[in-house]
Amino acid sequence: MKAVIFDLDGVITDTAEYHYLAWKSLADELGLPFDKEYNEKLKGVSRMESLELILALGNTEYTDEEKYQLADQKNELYKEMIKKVTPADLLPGIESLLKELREAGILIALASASKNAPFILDRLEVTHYFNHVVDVTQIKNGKPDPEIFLTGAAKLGVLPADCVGVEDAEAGIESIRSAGMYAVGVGTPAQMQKADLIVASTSELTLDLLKSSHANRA
Ligand code: XGP
Ligand code: MG
Repeated sequence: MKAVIFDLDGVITDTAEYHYLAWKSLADELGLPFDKEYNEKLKGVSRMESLELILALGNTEYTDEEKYQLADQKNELYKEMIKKVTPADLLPGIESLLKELREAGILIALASASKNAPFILDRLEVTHYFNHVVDVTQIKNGKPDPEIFLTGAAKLGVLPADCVGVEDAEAGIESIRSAGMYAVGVGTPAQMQKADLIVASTSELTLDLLKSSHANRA
């Protein structure tokens, strides 16, 4: 294991919940039956694709301009919520894992579908741990396509087989696996069915666990 490539929302911090609340508020306004279960499909998916998934719950047609306006409305609400993010919002064990990885000389990258990711890393005061943050505006194919994780590995100069990817979303696990990396899923076995290794909480993620699981992979 030469590098670990992290997802952000739901792995580094619990902003996945804020995305849900912001999308929920938009869906309520549009009278669409959006719930937590359906929200699983939006995890790891870009803003416009997430909006399309929500609009598919109804049968109203919107123009592109209206869609951009709706996506903006959600993003403004989301940005209001993340203004309050502080280092105390790092998920359990994440900062000590980042420290351990750096000390062991393992490279670290971020592969998030969110355009808000650099702002959140700054709010959490962890940007300095990352050797590379993938610029999602340059990614053509979102998760589950492997492009974002492959770009992370290429920017770090590491072979995909020497990388571990950490995700909380089904689309993300698929992206890691099709990139040819070892996939660690944070969540329940039902949500993380395709992961190589599943942990219920980020507090279980340690250098030792990642290294030995990667070394013993099938
Ligand atoms: P951005 C976000 C999406 O809006 C959200 O639906 C996804 O769950 C999230 O990315 C995945 O990390 O993208 O609107 O913050 O750019
Ligand atoms: Mg996520």
